[in-house]
Amino acid sequence: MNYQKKTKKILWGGATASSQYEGGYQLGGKGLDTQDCRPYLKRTSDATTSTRLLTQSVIDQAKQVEGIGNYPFRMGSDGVDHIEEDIALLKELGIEIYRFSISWARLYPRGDEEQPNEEGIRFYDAIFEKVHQAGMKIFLTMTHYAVPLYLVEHYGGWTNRKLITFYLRFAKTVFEHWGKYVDYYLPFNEINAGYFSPYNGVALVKPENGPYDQSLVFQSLHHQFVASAQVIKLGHEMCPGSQFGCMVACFCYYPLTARPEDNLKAVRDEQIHQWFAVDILANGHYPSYMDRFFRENDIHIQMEPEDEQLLRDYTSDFVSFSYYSSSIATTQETGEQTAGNLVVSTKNPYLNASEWGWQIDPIGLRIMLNKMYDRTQKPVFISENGFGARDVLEVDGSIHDPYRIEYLKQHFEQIEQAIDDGVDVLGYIMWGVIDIVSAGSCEMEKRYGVVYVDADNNGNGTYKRYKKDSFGWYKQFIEEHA
Ligand code: BGP
Repeated sequence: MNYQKKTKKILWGGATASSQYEGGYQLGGKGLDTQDCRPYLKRTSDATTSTRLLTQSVIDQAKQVEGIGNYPFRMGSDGVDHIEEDIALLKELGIEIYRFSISWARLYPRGDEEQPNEEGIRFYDAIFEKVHQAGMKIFLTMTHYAVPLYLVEHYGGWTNRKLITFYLRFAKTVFEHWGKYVDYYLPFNEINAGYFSPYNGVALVKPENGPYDQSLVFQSLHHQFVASAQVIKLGHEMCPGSQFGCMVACFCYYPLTARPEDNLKAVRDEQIHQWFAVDILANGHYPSYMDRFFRENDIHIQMEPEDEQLLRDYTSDFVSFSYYSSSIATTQETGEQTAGNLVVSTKNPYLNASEWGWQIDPIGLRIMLNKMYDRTQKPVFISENGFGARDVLEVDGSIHDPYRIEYLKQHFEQIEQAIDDGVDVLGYIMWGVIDIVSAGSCEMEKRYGVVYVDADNNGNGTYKRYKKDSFGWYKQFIEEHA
Protein backbone atom coordinates (compact mmCIF):
# COMPACT_ATOMS: atom_id res chain seq x y z
CA MET A 1 0.00 0.00 0.00
CA ASN A 2 1.31 3.40 -0.91
CA TYR A 3 -0.01 5.35 2.07
CA GLN A 4 1.55 8.80 2.49
CA LYS A 5 1.20 10.20 5.98
CA LYS A 6 0.29 13.86 6.24
CA THR A 7 2.53 15.80 8.62
CA LYS A 8 2.77 19.41 9.67
CA LYS A 9 5.15 21.48 11.76
CA ILE A 10 3.28 22.88 14.74
CA LEU A 11 4.36 25.14 17.61
CA TRP A 12 5.28 23.48 20.91
CA GLY A 13 4.74 25.56 24.00
CA GLY A 14 4.05 25.89 27.68
CA ALA A 15 1.66 27.97 29.77
CA THR A 16 1.11 29.64 33.09
CA ALA A 17 -1.58 32.08 34.29
CA SER A 18 -0.95 35.25 36.27
CA SER A 19 -3.09 34.41 39.30
CA GLN A 20 -1.74 30.89 39.62
CA TYR A 21 1.89 31.81 38.97
CA GLU A 22 2.84 35.39 39.80
CA GLY A 23 2.12 36.00 43.48
CA GLY A 24 2.96 39.57 44.53
CA TYR A 25 -0.73 40.13 45.12
CA GLN A 26 -0.24 43.69 46.35
CA LEU A 27 3.04 44.45 44.62
CA GLY A 28 3.22 47.79 42.83
CA GLY A 29 -0.31 48.78 43.73
CA LYS A 30 -2.07 45.68 42.39
CA GLY A 31 -5.69 45.55 43.49
CA LEU A 32 -7.28 42.56 45.17
CA ASP A 33 -8.89 40.22 42.65
CA THR A 34 -11.32 37.35 42.73
CA GLN A 35 -8.60 34.69 42.95
CA ASP A 36 -6.88 36.40 45.89
CA CYS A 37 -10.01 35.63 47.92
CA ARG A 38 -10.09 31.88 47.36
CA PRO A 39 -8.94 29.95 50.43
CA TYR A 40 -7.17 26.61 50.24
CA LEU A 41 -9.57 23.96 51.51
CA LYS A 42 -8.36 20.47 52.20
CA ARG A 43 -9.47 18.20 49.39
CA THR A 44 -12.53 16.07 49.93
CA SER A 45 -13.39 12.87 48.14
CA ASP A 46 -16.48 14.26 46.39
CA ALA A 47 -14.40 16.21 43.90
CA THR A 48 -16.05 19.56 44.60
CA THR A 49 -13.92 22.57 43.84
CA SER A 50 -13.63 25.41 46.29
CA THR A 51 -14.97 27.92 43.73
CA ARG A 52 -18.41 26.41 44.17
CA LEU A 53 -18.41 27.81 47.69
CA LEU A 54 -17.44 31.39 46.92
CA THR A 55 -20.13 33.42 48.67
CA GLN A 56 -19.93 37.03 49.86
CA SER A 57 -19.18 35.91 53.41
CA VAL A 58 -16.14 33.94 52.18
CA ILE A 59 -14.97 37.05 50.34
CA ASP A 60 -15.57 39.26 53.39
CA GLN A 61 -13.47 36.90 55.47
CA ALA A 62 -10.68 36.96 52.86
CA LYS A 63 -10.64 40.75 52.88
CA GLN A 64 -9.95 40.72 56.61
CA VAL A 65 -6.78 38.72 56.12
CA GLU A 66 -3.58 40.69 55.56
CA GLY A 67 -0.79 38.78 53.86
CA ILE A 68 -0.80 35.37 52.23
CA GLY A 69 -2.52 33.44 55.03
CA ASN A 70 -4.54 30.56 53.67
CA TYR A 71 -4.88 32.17 50.24
CA PRO A 72 -2.47 30.39 47.86
CA PHE A 73 -3.14 32.59 44.82
CA ARG A 74 -1.63 35.52 46.68
CA MET A 75 1.70 33.69 46.54
CA GLY A 76 1.31 31.65 43.34
CA SER A 77 4.66 30.04 42.50
CA ASP A 78 6.36 33.24 43.58
CA GLY A 79 6.84 34.15 39.94
CA VAL A 80 7.54 37.77 40.79
CA ASP A 81 10.82 36.73 42.43
CA HIS A 82 11.76 34.15 39.80
CA ILE A 83 10.81 35.71 36.49
CA GLU A 84 14.31 35.86 35.00
CA GLU A 85 15.17 32.36 36.17
CA ASP A 86 11.87 30.96 34.87
CA ILE A 87 12.20 32.55 31.45
CA ALA A 88 15.77 31.21 31.23
CA LEU A 89 14.43 27.74 32.10
CA LEU A 90 11.75 27.99 29.42
CA LYS A 91 14.39 29.06 26.93
CA GLU A 92 16.56 26.10 27.90
CA LEU A 93 13.52 23.84 27.53
CA GLY A 94 13.25 25.14 23.99
CA ILE A 95 9.53 25.93 23.88
CA GLU A 96 8.65 27.95 20.83
CA ILE A 97 5.66 29.71 22.33
CA TYR A 98 4.86 30.80 25.88
CA ARG A 99 1.28 31.30 26.95
CA PHE A 100 0.77 33.57 29.95
CA SER A 101 -1.83 36.02 31.14
CA ILE A 102 -2.05 39.56 32.42
CA SER A 103 -3.49 40.36 35.80
CA TRP A 104 -6.28 42.86 35.15
CA ALA A 105 -5.99 44.17 38.73
CA ARG A 106 -2.27 44.84 38.30
CA LEU A 107 -3.01 47.15 35.38
CA TYR A 108 -6.30 48.52 36.67
CA PRO A 109 -6.38 47.89 40.44
CA ARG A 110 -10.08 48.70 40.79
CA GLY A 111 -10.93 47.97 37.18
CA ASP A 112 -12.91 51.13 36.43
CA GLU A 113 -10.06 53.72 36.43
CA GLU A 114 -9.55 55.93 33.39
CA GLN A 115 -5.76 55.42 33.42
CA PRO A 116 -3.68 52.31 34.05
CA ASN A 117 -1.36 51.77 36.98
CA GLU A 118 2.14 52.75 35.79
CA GLU A 119 3.85 50.21 38.05
CA GLY A 120 1.74 47.49 36.50
CA ILE A 121 2.83 48.60 33.04
CA ARG A 122 6.50 48.45 34.07
CA PHE A 123 5.97 45.02 35.63
CA TYR A 124 4.71 43.59 32.32
CA ASP A 125 7.16 45.59 30.19
CA ALA A 126 9.93 43.56 31.78
CA ILE A 127 8.18 40.24 31.20
CA PHE A 128 7.27 40.85 27.55
CA GLU A 129 10.77 42.09 26.76
CA LYS A 130 12.44 39.10 28.42
CA VAL A 131 10.21 36.54 26.75
CA HIS A 132 10.74 38.25 23.42
CA GLN A 133 14.53 38.37 23.91
CA ALA A 134 14.48 34.68 24.78
CA GLY A 135 13.16 34.08 21.27
CA MET A 136 9.74 32.70 22.21
CA LYS A 137 6.50 33.62 20.50
CA ILE A 138 3.78 34.91 22.81
CA PHE A 139 0.28 33.52 23.23
CA LEU A 140 -1.42 36.02 25.49
CA THR A 141 -4.47 35.17 27.57
CA MET A 142 -5.91 38.60 28.26
CA THR A 143 -7.90 37.39 31.26
CA HIS A 144 -7.51 34.08 32.96
CA TYR A 145 -10.29 34.00 35.58
CA ALA A 146 -9.02 36.82 37.85
CA VAL A 147 -11.23 39.94 37.87
CA PRO A 148 -10.59 43.02 40.06
CA LEU A 149 -12.65 42.49 43.21
CA TYR A 150 -13.90 46.08 43.09
CA LEU A 151 -15.72 45.31 39.84
CA VAL A 152 -17.44 42.39 41.52
CA GLU A 153 -18.49 44.24 44.65
CA HIS A 154 -19.47 47.53 42.99
CA TYR A 155 -20.73 46.44 39.59
CA GLY A 156 -21.79 42.80 40.03
CA GLY A 157 -19.00 41.39 37.86
CA TRP A 158 -19.88 40.43 34.28
CA THR A 159 -23.62 40.67 34.96
CA ASN A 160 -23.09 44.38 34.33
CA ARG A 161 -22.69 45.52 30.73
CA LYS A 162 -20.34 48.27 31.91
CA LEU A 163 -17.67 45.61 32.27
CA ILE A 164 -17.39 45.51 28.49
CA THR A 165 -16.24 49.15 28.55
CA PHE A 166 -13.74 48.55 31.35
CA TYR A 167 -12.45 45.43 29.67
CA LEU A 168 -11.97 47.26 26.37
CA ARG A 169 -10.00 49.97 28.16
CA PHE A 170 -7.79 47.28 29.66
CA ALA A 171 -7.41 45.63 26.22
CA LYS A 172 -6.46 48.94 24.60
CA THR A 173 -3.67 49.35 27.16
CA VAL A 174 -2.44 45.84 26.36
CA PHE A 175 -2.43 46.49 22.60
CA GLU A 176 -0.70 49.86 22.98
CA HIS A 177 2.10 48.57 25.16
CA TRP A 178 2.69 44.98 24.12
CA GLY A 179 0.93 44.52 20.80
CA LYS A 180 4.28 44.42 19.05
CA TYR A 181 5.29 41.30 20.97
CA VAL A 182 2.14 39.18 20.81
CA ASP A 183 1.47 36.58 18.13
CA TYR A 184 -1.78 35.04 19.38
CA TYR A 185 -4.41 36.57 21.65
CA LEU A 186 -7.06 34.90 23.71
CA PRO A 187 -9.62 37.37 25.09
CA PHE A 188 -10.94 34.86 27.68
CA ASN A 189 -9.63 31.64 29.14
CA GLU A 190 -12.12 28.72 28.88
CA ILE A 191 -15.08 31.00 28.28
CA ASN A 192 -17.57 28.18 28.92
CA ALA A 193 -16.26 27.99 32.51
CA GLY A 194 -18.81 30.71 33.29
CA TYR A 195 -21.45 28.00 33.13
CA PHE A 196 -19.73 25.45 35.39
CA SER A 197 -17.75 27.71 37.64
CA PRO A 198 -19.45 31.14 37.62
CA TYR A 199 -17.09 32.67 40.17
CA ASN A 200 -14.03 31.85 38.08
CA GLY A 201 -15.61 32.33 34.70
CA VAL A 202 -17.82 35.40 35.04
CA ALA A 203 -16.93 36.71 38.52
CA LEU A 204 -20.33 35.88 39.93
CA VAL A 205 -20.58 35.49 43.70
CA LYS A 206 -22.60 32.50 44.84
CA PRO A 207 -25.80 33.30 46.79
CA GLU A 208 -25.37 32.30 50.46
CA ASN A 209 -28.29 29.89 50.33
CA GLY A 210 -29.19 28.27 47.08
CA PRO A 211 -27.94 27.96 43.56
CA TYR A 212 -26.81 30.55 41.03
CA ASP A 213 -29.46 32.36 39.01
CA GLN A 214 -28.94 30.89 35.52
CA SER A 215 -30.22 34.04 33.80
CA LEU A 216 -27.42 35.98 35.48
CA VAL A 217 -24.88 33.36 34.44
CA PHE A 218 -25.91 33.51 30.77
CA GLN A 219 -26.31 37.29 30.82
CA SER A 220 -22.72 37.53 32.05
CA LEU A 221 -21.57 35.12 29.37
CA HIS A 222 -23.36 37.19 26.74
CA HIS A 223 -21.43 40.25 27.91
CA GLN A 224 -18.18 38.31 27.56
CA PHE A 225 -19.13 37.19 24.04
CA VAL A 226 -19.80 40.80 23.04
CA ALA A 227 -16.59 41.92 24.77
CA SER A 228 -14.66 39.28 22.86
CA ALA A 229 -16.07 40.50 19.52
CA GLN A 230 -15.27 44.11 20.39
CA VAL A 231 -11.75 43.22 21.48
CA ILE A 232 -11.16 41.41 18.18
CA LYS A 233 -12.39 44.50 16.30
CA LEU A 234 -10.12 46.81 18.30
CA GLY A 235 -7.17 44.41 18.20
CA HIS A 236 -7.31 44.03 14.43
CA GLU A 237 -7.41 47.82 14.09
CA MET A 238 -4.58 48.51 16.52
CA CYS A 239 -2.38 45.49 15.80
CA PRO A 240 -2.81 44.54 12.14
CA GLY A 241 -1.96 40.92 11.48
CA SER A 242 -2.65 39.79 15.04
CA GLN A 243 -4.52 36.54 15.49
CA PHE A 244 -7.41 36.24 17.93
CA GLY A 245 -8.78 33.01 19.24
CA CYS A 246 -11.59 31.71 21.37
CA MET A 247 -11.17 28.97 23.92
CA VAL A 248 -13.40 26.44 25.61
CA ALA A 249 -12.79 23.66 28.07
CA CYS A 250 -13.53 20.50 26.06
CA PHE A 251 -15.04 17.44 27.68
CA CYS A 252 -15.51 14.94 24.84
CA TYR A 253 -18.73 13.16 25.80
CA TYR A 254 -19.21 9.46 25.08
CA PRO A 255 -22.62 7.83 25.52
CA LEU A 256 -22.50 5.28 28.35
CA THR A 257 -24.39 2.73 26.24
CA ALA A 258 -25.70 2.35 22.69
CA ARG A 259 -29.17 3.39 23.92
CA PRO A 260 -30.41 6.25 21.72
CA GLU A 261 -31.24 8.18 24.91
CA ASP A 262 -27.60 8.09 26.01
CA ASN A 263 -26.46 9.13 22.54
CA LEU A 264 -28.85 12.04 22.51
CA LYS A 265 -27.62 13.05 25.96
CA ALA A 266 -24.00 13.02 24.71
CA VAL A 267 -24.93 15.27 21.79
CA ARG A 268 -26.89 17.61 24.03
CA ASP A 269 -24.21 17.78 26.74
CA GLU A 270 -21.56 18.71 24.19
CA GLN A 271 -23.85 21.35 22.68
CA ILE A 272 -24.67 23.05 25.96
CA HIS A 273 -21.32 22.53 27.68
CA GLN A 274 -18.90 23.51 24.97
CA TRP A 275 -20.23 24.05 21.44
CA PHE A 276 -22.56 26.92 22.22
CA ALA A 277 -19.57 29.18 23.01
CA VAL A 278 -17.69 27.97 19.93
CA ASP A 279 -20.73 28.50 17.70
CA ILE A 280 -21.09 32.06 18.96
CA LEU A 281 -17.43 33.06 18.95
CA ALA A 282 -16.10 31.19 15.93
CA ASN A 283 -19.23 30.77 13.81
CA GLY A 284 -20.81 34.11 14.74
CA HIS A 285 -24.28 33.30 16.00
CA TYR A 286 -26.29 31.91 18.90
CA PRO A 287 -27.09 28.34 17.83
CA SER A 288 -30.76 27.35 17.65
CA TYR A 289 -30.37 24.56 20.26
CA MET A 290 -29.71 27.25 22.88
CA ASP A 291 -33.16 28.66 22.25
CA ARG A 292 -34.78 25.49 23.54
CA PHE A 293 -32.32 25.28 26.43
CA PHE A 294 -33.17 28.84 27.47
CA ARG A 295 -36.93 28.18 27.19
CA GLU A 296 -36.74 24.92 29.13
CA ASN A 297 -34.71 26.47 31.91
CA ASP A 298 -36.57 29.77 32.05
CA ILE A 299 -33.38 31.68 31.21
CA HIS A 300 -33.79 35.24 29.98
CA ILE A 301 -31.00 37.45 28.72
CA GLN A 302 -31.01 40.95 27.41
CA MET A 303 -29.24 41.78 24.17
CA GLU A 304 -28.68 45.15 22.57
CA PRO A 305 -29.71 45.64 18.92
CA GLU A 306 -26.09 45.84 17.73
CA ASP A 307 -24.94 42.63 19.45
CA GLU A 308 -26.02 40.21 16.77
CA GLN A 309 -24.13 42.08 14.06
CA LEU A 310 -21.02 42.42 16.22
CA LEU A 311 -20.93 38.69 16.92
CA ARG A 312 -21.37 37.97 13.23
CA ASP A 313 -18.69 40.41 12.05
CA TYR A 314 -15.93 39.79 14.56
CA THR A 315 -15.45 36.08 14.94
CA SER A 316 -12.21 34.48 16.09
CA ASP A 317 -9.35 33.85 13.68
CA PHE A 318 -8.58 30.50 15.26
CA VAL A 319 -10.18 28.19 17.79
CA SER A 320 -8.59 26.65 20.85
CA PHE A 321 -9.43 24.42 23.77
CA SER A 322 -8.17 22.84 26.92
CA TYR A 323 -8.33 19.08 27.02
CA TYR A 324 -7.50 16.91 30.00
CA SER A 325 -9.98 14.04 29.98
CA SER A 326 -13.17 12.73 28.42
CA SER A 327 -16.61 12.38 30.01
CA ILE A 328 -19.59 10.04 29.93
CA ALA A 329 -23.18 11.01 29.18
CA THR A 330 -26.16 8.96 30.28
CA THR A 331 -29.77 9.45 31.24
CA GLN A 332 -29.53 6.55 33.70
CA GLU A 333 -28.64 7.15 37.28
CA THR A 334 -25.90 4.64 37.41
CA GLY A 335 -22.20 4.21 37.87
CA GLU A 336 -19.47 5.67 39.95
CA GLN A 337 -18.83 9.40 39.56
CA THR A 338 -15.42 10.86 38.94
CA ALA A 339 -13.95 14.35 38.68
CA GLY A 340 -12.68 16.14 35.61
CA ASN A 341 -11.81 19.65 34.53
CA LEU A 342 -14.82 21.72 35.70
CA VAL A 343 -17.27 18.82 35.37
CA VAL A 344 -18.03 15.65 37.28
CA SER A 345 -18.74 12.61 35.09
CA THR A 346 -19.67 8.95 35.27
CA LYS A 347 -16.58 6.78 35.40
CA ASN A 348 -15.46 5.18 32.14
CA PRO A 349 -14.51 1.52 32.79
CA TYR A 350 -12.06 1.56 29.88
CA LEU A 351 -9.88 4.39 31.16
CA ASN A 352 -7.38 4.93 33.93
CA ALA A 353 -7.50 8.14 35.90
CA SER A 354 -5.14 10.47 37.72
CA GLU A 355 -5.08 10.61 41.51
CA TRP A 356 -7.59 13.44 41.17
CA GLY A 357 -9.96 11.24 39.17
CA TRP A 358 -9.38 12.91 35.80
CA GLN A 359 -9.66 10.14 33.22
CA ILE A 360 -6.73 9.71 30.89
CA ASP A 361 -7.88 9.49 27.29
CA PRO A 362 -5.41 10.45 24.54
CA ILE A 363 -7.76 9.30 21.76
CA GLY A 364 -10.32 11.76 23.13
CA LEU A 365 -7.90 14.53 22.17
CA ARG A 366 -7.86 13.33 18.56
CA ILE A 367 -11.66 13.15 18.59
CA MET A 368 -11.94 16.70 19.95
CA LEU A 369 -9.49 18.05 17.38
CA ASN A 370 -11.54 16.48 14.60
CA LYS A 371 -14.85 17.69 15.97
CA MET A 372 -13.59 21.21 16.54
CA TYR A 373 -12.14 21.50 13.05
CA ASP A 374 -15.17 19.92 11.36
CA ARG A 375 -17.42 22.40 13.12
CA THR A 376 -15.49 25.60 12.53
CA GLN A 377 -13.04 24.99 9.68
CA LYS A 378 -10.65 27.27 11.55
CA PRO A 379 -7.09 26.43 12.62
CA VAL A 380 -6.96 24.81 16.05
CA PHE A 381 -4.62 25.49 18.94
CA ILE A 382 -4.50 23.05 21.85
CA SER A 383 -4.10 25.81 24.38
CA GLU A 384 -4.00 23.54 27.46
CA ASN A 385 -3.20 19.94 28.16
CA GLY A 386 -1.12 18.13 30.73
CA PHE A 387 -1.04 15.73 33.61
CA GLY A 388 -1.73 16.84 37.18
CA ALA A 389 0.11 14.53 39.58
CA ARG A 390 1.85 14.38 42.93
CA ASP A 391 5.62 14.51 42.34
CA VAL A 392 8.36 13.58 44.76
CA LEU A 393 11.46 15.71 45.16
CA GLU A 394 14.33 13.32 45.91
CA VAL A 395 17.17 14.28 48.24
CA ASP A 396 19.52 14.72 45.29
CA GLY A 397 17.13 17.26 43.70
CA SER A 398 15.79 14.91 41.02
CA ILE A 399 12.11 14.29 40.28
CA HIS A 400 11.18 11.13 38.44
CA ASP A 401 7.86 11.55 36.63
CA PRO A 402 7.56 8.73 34.05
CA TYR A 403 3.74 8.96 34.33
CA ARG A 404 3.85 12.52 32.93
CA ILE A 405 6.19 11.52 30.10
CA GLU A 406 3.88 8.65 29.21
CA TYR A 407 0.83 10.95 29.27
CA LEU A 408 2.51 13.48 26.99
CA LYS A 409 3.85 10.85 24.63
CA GLN A 410 0.41 9.29 24.16
CA HIS A 411 -1.28 12.64 23.62
CA PHE A 412 1.37 13.79 21.15
CA GLU A 413 0.83 10.62 19.13
CA GLN A 414 -2.85 11.47 18.85
CA ILE A 415 -2.07 15.01 17.70
CA GLU A 416 0.03 13.48 14.95
CA GLN A 417 -2.93 11.27 14.02
CA ALA A 418 -5.30 14.26 13.97
CA ILE A 419 -2.96 16.12 11.63
CA ASP A 420 -2.99 13.08 9.38
CA ASP A 421 -6.81 13.14 9.62
CA GLY A 422 -6.60 16.59 8.06
CA VAL A 423 -7.06 18.83 11.10
CA ASP A 424 -5.27 22.16 10.74
CA VAL A 425 -3.42 22.14 14.08
CA LEU A 426 -1.48 25.31 14.94
CA GLY A 427 0.22 24.25 18.12
CA TYR A 428 0.26 22.51 21.46
CA ILE A 429 0.65 24.26 24.80
CA MET A 430 1.49 22.26 27.89
CA TRP A 431 -0.43 23.47 30.90
CA GLY A 432 1.43 24.63 34.00
CA VAL A 433 4.85 24.09 32.43
CA ILE A 434 6.27 25.42 35.69
CA ASP A 435 4.35 24.12 38.73
CA ILE A 436 1.59 26.54 39.74
CA VAL A 437 -1.34 26.64 42.14
CA SER A 438 -4.24 24.50 40.92
CA ALA A 439 -7.17 26.54 39.62
CA GLY A 440 -9.73 23.98 40.74
CA SER A 441 -8.50 23.00 44.17
CA CYS A 442 -6.05 25.79 45.14
CA GLU A 443 -3.41 23.16 45.81
CA MET A 444 0.28 23.17 45.04
CA GLU A 445 0.52 19.40 45.21
CA LYS A 446 -1.39 18.87 42.01
CA ARG A 447 1.50 19.56 39.68
CA TYR A 448 1.60 19.78 35.90
CA GLY A 449 5.04 21.20 35.30
CA VAL A 450 8.27 19.91 33.85
CA VAL A 451 9.81 22.37 36.32
CA TYR A 452 9.19 21.58 40.00
CA VAL A 453 8.56 24.40 42.46
CA ASP A 454 9.46 23.55 46.04
CA ALA A 455 6.33 24.60 47.94
CA ASP A 456 3.51 22.73 49.63
CA ASN A 457 -0.23 23.34 49.95
CA ASN A 458 0.27 25.59 52.93
CA GLY A 459 2.85 27.78 51.24
CA ASN A 460 5.80 26.23 53.06
CA GLY A 461 8.97 25.68 51.05
CA THR A 462 11.89 27.41 49.39
CA TYR A 463 10.11 28.01 46.04
CA LYS A 464 13.35 26.83 44.44
CA ARG A 465 13.05 25.42 40.93
CA TYR A 466 14.14 21.87 39.94
CA LYS A 467 14.02 20.15 36.58
CA LYS A 468 11.93 17.00 36.47
CA ASP A 469 12.78 14.04 34.20
CA SER A 470 9.99 15.26 31.92
CA PHE A 471 11.98 18.47 31.36
CA GLY A 472 14.68 16.57 29.50
CA TRP A 473 12.09 14.48 27.67
CA TYR A 474 10.04 17.48 26.44
CA LYS A 475 13.22 19.37 25.52
CA GLN A 476 14.42 16.52 23.34
CA PHE A 477 10.98 16.06 21.81
CA ILE A 478 10.86 19.75 20.82
CA GLU A 479 14.38 19.61 19.39
CA GLU A 480 13.38 16.65 17.25
CA HIS A 481 10.17 18.33 16.06
CA ALA A 482 11.28 21.96 15.70
C1 BGP B 1 -8.21 24.82 33.39
C2 BGP B 1 -7.72 26.19 33.72
C3 BGP B 1 -6.37 26.29 34.28
C4 BGP B 1 -5.93 25.08 35.03
C5 BGP B 1 -6.31 23.77 34.44
C6 BGP B 1 -6.05 22.58 35.32
O1 BGP B 1 -9.55 24.74 33.70
O2 BGP B 1 -7.77 27.04 32.60
O3 BGP B 1 -6.24 27.50 34.96
O4 BGP B 1 -5.42 25.21 36.21
O5 BGP B 1 -7.66 23.75 34.07
O6 BGP B 1 -6.97 22.56 36.37
P1 BGP B 1 -6.56 22.38 37.87
O7 BGP B 1 -5.59 23.45 38.16
O8 BGP B 1 -7.82 22.51 38.62
O9 BGP B 1 -5.98 21.03 37.95
